[in-house]
Amino acid sequence: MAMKVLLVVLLPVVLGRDCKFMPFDCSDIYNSGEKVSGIYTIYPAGDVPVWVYCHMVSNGKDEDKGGWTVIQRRMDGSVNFYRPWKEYKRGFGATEGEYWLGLENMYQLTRNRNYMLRVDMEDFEGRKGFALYSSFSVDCECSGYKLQVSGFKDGGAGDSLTYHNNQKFSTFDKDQDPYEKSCAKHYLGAFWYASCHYANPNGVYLWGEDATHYAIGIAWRTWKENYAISMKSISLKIKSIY
Ligand SMILES: [Ca+2]
Repeated sequence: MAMKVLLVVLLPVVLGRDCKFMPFDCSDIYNSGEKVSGIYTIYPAGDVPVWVYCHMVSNGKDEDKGGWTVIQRRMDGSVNFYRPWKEYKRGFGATEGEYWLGLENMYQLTRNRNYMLRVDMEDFEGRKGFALYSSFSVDCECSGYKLQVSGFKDGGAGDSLTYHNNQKFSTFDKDQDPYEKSCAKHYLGAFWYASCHYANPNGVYLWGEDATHYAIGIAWRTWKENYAISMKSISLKIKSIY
């Protein structure tokens, strides 16, 4: 009798899993044979679908092969990134353009698999650079979505992220940084601020160089050594390591 009940309960679950491809991240999609970059659905937390941009381009090197899950992207200033905690928690923006995947999704992804992180950026003169980190994860909300990042490898942009390692995430309505005031309010973004930043990828889209307000743009300190220079584009993408 007990076995019968168990079967009735479990059968739809087992069958449902068998019938539907539910990729956990873009690596699963890449490994299933999809090699075209674009918008896909992933399931980082059970049955809840999450739309995401998958970067599938490969140029031969191991770390550059496809299957990258884009967790943050700026490219044209079309989306306002000065948003409150609840938005940074759940995610916002347009998957085909500028967006933030959401801290809870990042936590769900990185608690289950080991990830590396690649940050790509381009300035308004067309120069490109990147930074690679062999390990990236985001802790639970109960730890303030603390950032864990390590294993820097230079792609010309230098290391502006290790400074933010082990910091909690802060928004203008939730100050969790060690600075006496609010970094998010001072630098008009939201990030794993310390006191306060070397990188401000969620700062104001400034269309180039603008020193009117100090360090509020999309800065990457180790590349530009000038907080007035804001990127034309920047993206943070993660890939699971097997
Ligand atoms: Ca503070």
